[in-house]
Formats: sequence, C-alpha cells, structure tokens
Amino acid sequence: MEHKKMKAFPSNFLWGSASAAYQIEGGYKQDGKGPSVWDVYTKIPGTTFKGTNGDIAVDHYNRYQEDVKLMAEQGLKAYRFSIAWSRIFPEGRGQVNEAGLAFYDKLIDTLLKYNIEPVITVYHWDVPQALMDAYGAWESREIIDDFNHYCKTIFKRYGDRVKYWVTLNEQNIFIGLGYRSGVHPPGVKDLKRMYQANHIANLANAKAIVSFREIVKDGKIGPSFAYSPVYPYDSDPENVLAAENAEELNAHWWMDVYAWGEYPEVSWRYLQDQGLAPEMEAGDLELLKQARPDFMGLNYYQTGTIKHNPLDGVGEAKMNTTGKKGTSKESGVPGLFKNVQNPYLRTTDWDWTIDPRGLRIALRRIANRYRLPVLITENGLGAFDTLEDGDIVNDDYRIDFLEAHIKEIQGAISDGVSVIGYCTWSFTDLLSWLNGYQKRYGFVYVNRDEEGPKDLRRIKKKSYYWYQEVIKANDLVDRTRS
Ligand code: BGP
Repeated sequence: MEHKKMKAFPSNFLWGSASAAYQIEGGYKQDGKGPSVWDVYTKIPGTTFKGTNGDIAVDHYNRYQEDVKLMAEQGLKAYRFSIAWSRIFPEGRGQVNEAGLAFYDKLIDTLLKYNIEPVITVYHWDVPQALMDAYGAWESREIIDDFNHYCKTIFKRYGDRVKYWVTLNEQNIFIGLGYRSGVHPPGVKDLKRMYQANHIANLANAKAIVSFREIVKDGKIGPSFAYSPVYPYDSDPENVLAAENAEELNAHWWMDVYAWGEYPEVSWRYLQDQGLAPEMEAGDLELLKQARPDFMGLNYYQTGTIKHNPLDGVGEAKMNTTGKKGTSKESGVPGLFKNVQNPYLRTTDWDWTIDPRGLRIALRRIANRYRLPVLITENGLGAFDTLEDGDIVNDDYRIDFLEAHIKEIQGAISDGVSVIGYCTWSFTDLLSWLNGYQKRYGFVYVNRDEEGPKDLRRIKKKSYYWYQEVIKANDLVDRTRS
C-alpha cells in the first residue's frame, strides 16, 4: 500500500531496546545463582565461537545502575530484559533464592525511577541445569508445573510494578536449534524428540498465561516468536507451494497454537505421516485454547526465499558463526522446501538478509491472521564495529538499518496494524550465543572481546545519539540536518 500521508506513531509508542540474562549479566555464580544449561554447554569444547561464554558477559549484574542510567539519558521508553530462572530457583524448583529475586527488584525499581517501562521475558533459553539432569527439561511434562511455579513466583513478586510480560523467547529457535540442528543445548538431533519437547513447551507457555491472568489482572502477556517470513523464489507454482510449506511448518506451527490453541491442519498430517507428530494427552487442547495472548511478540531479523526441494534434496547445513560472509550453505527440508539466496537483498556479514520491507510484511501477516496487536520484541543488526581513537564508534550502517526498519513499521501502522512498541536488539553490546562478542548489536559499545573482558567500559555509539533523537521526536528524524 502507498499512502499519501503516513500515520504518526502513537503517543504512547514504546521505543525500547532488549537484552537477555545470559547474554549480559555475568555473575554466573553470584549470590546463589545455580547453573543453567548455557553455563554448562558453553564449556564443552567446540560449541561456541572461540569458546566464549557468559560467565562475565558484559557484567550487567554488577553494572546495572550504570546501564540503566545510559538508557535514561537516551530517553528509552521501555527496556525488555529476561529473568534467569536459576537465579530465582537455583535448582529449578524447591528452595527460592531471595538474593536473586532482590536483584530484579532493584533493576525494576531503577527503571521505574527513570520512567522506563520494564518488559520482562520470563524465559530466554537458560533452563536450570538441575532440571535438565533431573528429567531432560523440555522433554518431560514435569517441567510444566515447575515452570508454572517459577512464573507464579515472579508474577507475584513483580506484577505490581511490571505490566508487560513475554513468556517464552523464540520457542521455535531454542527448540529447533536444541533438537533439530543440535547446536544449542541439549545438542540433540532428533525430530521426534523435537516436536514432543515443543508441544510440552506450548503447554508450559499456556499454563503460565492462565496463571498470569489470575495474578496480574491489569497486565499484558504474550510469547515472542522469531518470525522470518518467506517468499517464493519466483512465480513457478512449484516454488510457491514450497514457500507455503515453509510458512506453515516454520511459522504457523507455532503462532497458530499461541493465538488459537490449534496446530495447522496440513502440517499436522504431514508430521503424523512421518511419525513425528507430538503425543497429545487429554486436556492438552483445552489448555492451549485457554491461553490466547494479549499480543504477539515479534523478533524480526530477516526473511527467507524458498525453492522447491525434492525428497532427495538438501537438509540441515552449517550456520555462519564466524562473520565470514558467504560461508553459510543452502539448507532445507527434503520434500518440502529449501532456502536460497534472494537476488534483491543484501546480507550481513553473518549471511542474514537485510530486508526492512519484510518487517512490514511480517507485521501485516500476523495482524491479519491472528487479529492481535504486535510488540516488536527484537530487531537489529549484528555487525563488526570499530572503536576509534577518542572512544568513537561510527556505526552509520546500524542507523541505516534501524531507520529503514522503523520506516516500515510506520508503513504497517499506516496500513492499519496495531504496533505497541519497538525493542531494538540490543541496548549494550553482549554475548551472541554462538558468535562470540565480535558480532555487536548495541547502541552502547562494551570494551571486551573474545580474549577477555578488558575494562568493560561503556561507550555510546553514533546510533545511541540517533535513537535518542528519534525517541524525542516520536518519529524518524531528518539526518541531513544533524
Ligand atoms: C535472537 C535471540 C537473541 C539474540 C538475537 C541475535 O534469536 O532471541 O537472544 O541473540 O537473536 O542473534 P545472534 O546472537 O545469533 O546474532
């Protein structure tokens, strides 16, 4: 759609930024925290880029006051962060750790002091290792009650002050990378186990939402989904059908369940035929149907382009975790689809397509299909940044990227989509799970690298000041004048 005049951003639009506990906090053993699966997994040789881990990360646990001050100075309206489950319950269940609860009290209160809306992610991938050891974490239905108990504990503790909550961050990613490609914990490659663990995660998500309704009556809650909309490579119906396969199996498989409590029909039959459909128990569907979220959280980074993939075609391929452009390979699901390069799109150094218009398409597809408002819970550019003399980082490429995406958000709003806010990934630089510290996303540069934490100095990048202007204007700013 083209509009003669774009609609303005709503006056209460949440201009925000995001992070996740394991990627920023450090303090991995501090104040009684128990180990999470990531604490253990990153110590296994060969799992992460140059063996990096979050033991220290960017030491936000000890520097949160400085970080929040930087957010306040930028004018941030919202800050999305996650709670580390094993700070609250070091063993995943049982004894609660008051020191862990107190840390997030302090963080929340500091944010509120500066009028920054806290947005809490309940789970950003760091399941307590104790639960992995006890029953295989997401592979056992036991986790549903343990997760619910953890959620109820934090809803009760923080629900008076925190009104925006995200349940599971990118269930499609932590389950897919954990059990399909086996590059995230628990490092398994087994599709049957993958679909079963995913179903259990759906139930846990639903039960937590049901509990939330009882405890935080005036709050809003939703999952955040990593949605990469796909396009057919061309108008060849073979490729169009393949793109439909991808959309159904990679996106509807999750979002239909969140929004409607139902799995999509064709994908369900396909997985049943393959012997991969999850096992349902009495009451499962009823629970899923009770848990319609208030919004769909959208983590948007890129789109995919799809071609037909024969039964003997390509499967999983290695990801680019080094930043050497062009090192990722074609991947797909034999008999369904494969991902190919899009001739119209540039890519990042990690081979992710750069596609601002894809964000508008994502927003529209979600709004149309699910009739839910959208909170953009992540969007950003992972890039190599250079720290210049005098503590300067000229990240114009990041400004270009974010500006182009914000334009498309405004386009979607003008098209009629309800968008609650925009959380960039990320506020400070942080640990990129498999890609070390060199893949930077922040408005604030953190002086550390793969070799060590250096002095962990915080340095405002050019993009920090640019976003400050955008927030102040509640609109994009004319960069030719700055
Ligand atoms: C999302 C995660 C984030 C973050 C981001 C960037 O999938 O929710 O935690 O890491 O992607 O990804 P990466 O760090 O792999 O570049």
